[in-house]
Amino acid sequence: MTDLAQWLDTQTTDRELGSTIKSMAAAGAEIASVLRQAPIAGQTGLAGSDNVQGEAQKALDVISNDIVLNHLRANPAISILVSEELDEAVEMSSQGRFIIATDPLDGSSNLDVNVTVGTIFSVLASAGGLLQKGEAQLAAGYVAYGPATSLVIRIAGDTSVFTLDANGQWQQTVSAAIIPAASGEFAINTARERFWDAATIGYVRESVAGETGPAGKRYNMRWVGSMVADVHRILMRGGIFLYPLDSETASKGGRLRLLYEANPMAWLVAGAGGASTTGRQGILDVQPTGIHQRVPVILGSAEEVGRVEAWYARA
Ligand code: AHM
Ligand code: MG
Repeated sequence: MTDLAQWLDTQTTDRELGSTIKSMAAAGAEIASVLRQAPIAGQTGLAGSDNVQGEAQKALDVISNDIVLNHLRANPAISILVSEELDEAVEMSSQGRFIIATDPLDGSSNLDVNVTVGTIFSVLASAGGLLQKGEAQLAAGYVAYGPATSLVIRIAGDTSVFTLDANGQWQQTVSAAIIPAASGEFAINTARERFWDAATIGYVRESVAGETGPAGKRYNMRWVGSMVADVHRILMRGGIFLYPLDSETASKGGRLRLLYEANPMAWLVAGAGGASTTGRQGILDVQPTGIHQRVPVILGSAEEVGRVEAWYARA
C-alpha cells in the first residue's frame, strides 16, 4: 500500500508543501479521534458564541479550529491561517511560504446527529496574498469523518483518496478519483425552491421529469447537508451538487464560502475530471474580494454542470 508520505514524494519535490499537507492531515486525524468520543466527553451542543458569519458556533467547531491552529503553529512553513471560525486572518511564521484557508468542521448542523462532517482546506502561496483566485491554489483537500475517515487531496495532478488506518496512518485507497461525465443524481436543498432563480428551477424540473422529460432519463436526489459528504459521493460515483444564488442568499453573494469551501472543492473536482461553476463563471476564476466571501456553487459531473450552465446562458 502507498501511504500519504510516499504519495507526496511522487507529487511534489517541495518538502515544505508536503509538510503543510501532512500538518492538515495530522489535524484531521486528531479531529477524527475527538469526534469519535465527543458524545462521551460531553463535547456536543453550542459553544455559546457566534462566528464572523453570525452563526452559532458548536463546541466541536471551536475545538476543531483549535486543533488546526495548534498543528499549523507547529509548522514554520505556514505564514497565515484563514478560518471560517476566525474573523481575522491569523499570522503564523513570518518566513512561512504557505497560506492555509480552512473550514475546520463543515456541516455543523449534522454534528449532534452522528452524520458525516468534514474539514476542508486550501493551500496558497504566501507571495500571492490572501485574495487569490482558486486557480492559483497549490493544493487542496478535505477530511471526511464518516464510517471511514477519508483524506481527499490534490496537488496539481490526480485527486487521490487516503483512509485512516488503525495505527493513525493514511493509506491510499483510490489513486485517482474519476467523476463520470454523465450522472443521474443531483444534490440540492429543495426546501429552498421558493427562493430559486429561473435557471435552477429549469434544471431541477427537467431532471425530475424522468425518462419522458427533456433530460430523457430518470434522476435521483441526495442531500446530506454536509458539503464534504455530498462532494465525496460525487467524487466516488458522480452527480451534481448545487447551492446556487437564490433570492434569500443573493444579498450575501451565496451560501458557501469561496476561499475555504468552494475553491478547494472545485480544485478537487477538477482533478477528477469534473466541472464547477457559479452558473455564470468558473468557480476557480472568481476574484476574491474578502476572506469570508460567499459564492454560488455548482459542481460535479461535467455534462450535468454543462446543463446548468446552459440554463444560466438562457435565463
Ligand atoms: P457550515 O459551514 O456552517 O457548516 O455550513 C455549510 C453547509 C454545507 O456543508 C452544506 O452543503 C450546507 O451548508 C447545507 O445547507 P442547508 O442548511 O441549506 O442544507
Ligand atoms: Mg462550512
